[in-house]
Amino acid sequence: MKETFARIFAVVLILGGTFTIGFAWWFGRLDSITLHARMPEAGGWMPGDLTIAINQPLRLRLTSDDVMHGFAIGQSGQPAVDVKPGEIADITLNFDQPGTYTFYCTRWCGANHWRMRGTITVTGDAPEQTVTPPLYAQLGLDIDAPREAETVSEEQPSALRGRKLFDQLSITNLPTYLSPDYYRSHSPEQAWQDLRDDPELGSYSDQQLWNAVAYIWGSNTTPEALSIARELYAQNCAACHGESGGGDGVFSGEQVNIQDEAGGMSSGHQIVSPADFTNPEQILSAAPALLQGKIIRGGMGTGMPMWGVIFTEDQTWALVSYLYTFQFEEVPK
Ligand code: HEC
Ligand SMILES: [Cu+2]
Repeated sequence: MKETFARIFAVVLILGGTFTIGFAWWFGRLDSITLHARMPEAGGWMPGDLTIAINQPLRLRLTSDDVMHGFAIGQSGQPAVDVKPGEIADITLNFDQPGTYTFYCTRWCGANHWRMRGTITVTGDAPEQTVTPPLYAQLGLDIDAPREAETVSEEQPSALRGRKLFDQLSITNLPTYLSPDYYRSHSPEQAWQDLRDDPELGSYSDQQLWNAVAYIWGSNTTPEALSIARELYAQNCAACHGESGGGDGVFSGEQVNIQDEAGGMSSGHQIVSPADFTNPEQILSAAPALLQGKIIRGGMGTGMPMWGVIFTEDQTWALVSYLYTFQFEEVPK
């Protein structure tokens, strides 16, 4: 994943009405590209792949041929630009790093909305860059292996009660359990097992140890990260995974089009149902690194989009910590 973000200077000029479209047409003729937005079924972005040299301004005239869409560039942090039918939004982008950037639609324009993506290839000499593989690959996790937690908690684990427990503890391994490395590489079930096997915790009940696990998870995120993730989730995930994580979003039962090998669309495939984040067997068996891997890479044809090109690394970790809140009571601050 790209760690260095190109600075993208977007100058947005939104023009409405017939007269201004004429003006924009004239004004935009100099080296500009008209980028048409259409629902994915009707072709998506046209053109879908753009190329520009490094430090060369890319002038785009965005317009929609059907409904309202949105235009944004993945990992850039730039606000999205509305793309309205019959109007032109004139934007100028500047890339000071070579590479491939993904642009995408930010408005739920239909069941295939999230397939509305395109690329901008920025050519030029790239400085020597060391690419760090995602954590799941570093840890050698097989993110496609079937999994199911064998041990789950009887009641919803409470991070608050877990904190009370940890506050009075002085066990040798406490710093390890609370470290970010431990959290990211262990599933809640594995963490629970480690606590259960810890002789210094022998006198605590199974439920108390589940509360401790919830506390480890809660202490590895922040209210700020969770609120960013809540927004990202509502905007990008809830339509499939459901507002409250149950896998029952409005598009969960839709017949969607699966992109075939050649990149064309074949319609009528039934997708795998979206993961249910409220199911303890499913989520308590997954380490943060595994869930992050799935978010970055996507489901490879199952209907789970690939988000690595869209979100920053911090955003993917925030989303991961948010997904566990469908299991654990959050730590109130
Ligand atoms: C178009 C529907 C759709 C959207 C939108 C979507 N997902 Fe998914 N997601 C799925 C499907 C289907 C699966 C199950 C198949 C699979 O795991 O490959 C899945 C699986 C997952 C998994 C794997 C869970 C597990 O237990 O292995 C994670 C994590 C996930 N999604 C997170 C997200 C996040 C975060 C977002 C928003 C940024 C998101 N998804 C948006 C359809 C969707
Ligand atoms: Cu769209």
